[in-house]
Amino acid sequence: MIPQSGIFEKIVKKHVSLPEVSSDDDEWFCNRLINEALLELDHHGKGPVHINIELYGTLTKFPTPSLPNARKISRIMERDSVDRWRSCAQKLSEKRRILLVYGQSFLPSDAELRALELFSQAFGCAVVSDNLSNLDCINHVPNVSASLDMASDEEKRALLPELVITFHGHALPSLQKFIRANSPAEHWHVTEDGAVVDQFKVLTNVFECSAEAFLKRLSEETNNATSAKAYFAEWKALVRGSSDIELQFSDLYAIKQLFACIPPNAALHLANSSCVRHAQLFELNRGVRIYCNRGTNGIDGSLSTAVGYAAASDGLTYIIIGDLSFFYDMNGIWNRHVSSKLRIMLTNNGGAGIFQYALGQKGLQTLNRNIAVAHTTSAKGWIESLGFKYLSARNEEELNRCLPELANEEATAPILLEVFTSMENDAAVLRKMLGKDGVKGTWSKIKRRLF
Ligand SMILES: Cc1ncc(C[n+]2csc(CCOP(=O)(O)OP(=O)(O)O)c2C)c(N)n1
Repeated sequence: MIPQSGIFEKIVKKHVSLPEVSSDDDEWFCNRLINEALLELDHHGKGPVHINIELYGTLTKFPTPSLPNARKISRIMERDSVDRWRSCAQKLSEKRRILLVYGQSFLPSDAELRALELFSQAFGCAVVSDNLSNLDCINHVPNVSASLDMASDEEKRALLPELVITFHGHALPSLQKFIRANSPAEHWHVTEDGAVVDQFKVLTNVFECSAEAFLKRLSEETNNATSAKAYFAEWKALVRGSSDIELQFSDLYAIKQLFACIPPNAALHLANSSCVRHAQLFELNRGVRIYCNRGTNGIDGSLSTAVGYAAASDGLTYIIIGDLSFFYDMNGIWNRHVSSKLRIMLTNNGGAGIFQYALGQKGLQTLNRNIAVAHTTSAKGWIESLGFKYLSARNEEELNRCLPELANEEATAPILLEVFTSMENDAAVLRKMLGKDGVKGTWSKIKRRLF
């Protein structure tokens, strides 16, 4: 038989090939592919699409009496009719528990923020994000990952949304996991490229427009303005300040202390792995902008990204980076354009701390050698050979003495602060903070102390 997948590639707008369904995931995948293909029929011009259905064996029996209902995904364009937008606004005003998830983004414009505030008030939404969204507006629950990480399953279940609306890039795993586990009835995704991103498996609408256009258009189309704030208030009640929590010396402690010393208007880059997660657990000074080269969560490239950013920026650029990520990308600082305003905090816990946290309690003999790749390398020699100022800290006192130096804008050379901790202790401190150390009620104890 001739291969049929993609056979019409040159004459169709899109082709998809459906695998035979043998699990719920296969069924979901086929649903998404069929929706994507059908949506392409009249997307930026009309034309044919090819849906190839893979069949194995010979079909002789057709015992299914009727086809099941399938979830349809629609795409709404900015130029679509007033009636179409109005019916979306009508649908929104019937919902009471709308969760707006702001993913990773550069600074949202003032116009977008204004539109977001009007929208969230008109429809009584809760707006949640983690630090990567750089968001600051009313009805906003900031740092939501930290609160979700510390909440009980029961508390999370009580926040179940009816509709989730997503904007911009990545949301961190805590938020994604929460939405998947407490699956809403519907998900709308707003994206300028109109791509179908069905991350929660309940996508029904894709809005092909900017976040600002979506927010404005729907607020204008509603005359049902609500002052309901109940859902936002439920989320707000979950928020747990973590900046006052006492921590032992660890990578987590170093990040918490650094956050208090980063001046407003500085830029903070985060490498992937533990530091991007830890950095969601604390509040930053207002005006600090956060960046992270998330890519596909690779540990490569974050240092080079920060070096490039610092070279084109007038202000201080910080990066927090783990040791494996640093040594992976160390050539990024072997570069004649390194700004004297670059500040690197290298949390050197002698290996892949994230794996020690995830697997350390399983008693794996080979964990440190083969997975967490334990080592005793220091960045000192490399850093000094490149003309950086090198600082190091092995305890709280040394760390707190070094941190103010990083904020000195007049320094004539870039600075690297290497904070030495141990993977095992870092994992234990994190577990304790999140109440996952087997000690029941850790959060309640902290809460009693704090509030
Ligand atoms: C390019 C690439 N290779 C491998 C991985 C798998 N990986 C994820 S986290 C990690 C270890 C990171 O260790 P480190 O940078 O020291 O951070 P820590 O968690 O210890 O703070 C690795 C190897 C990856 N994400 N990207």
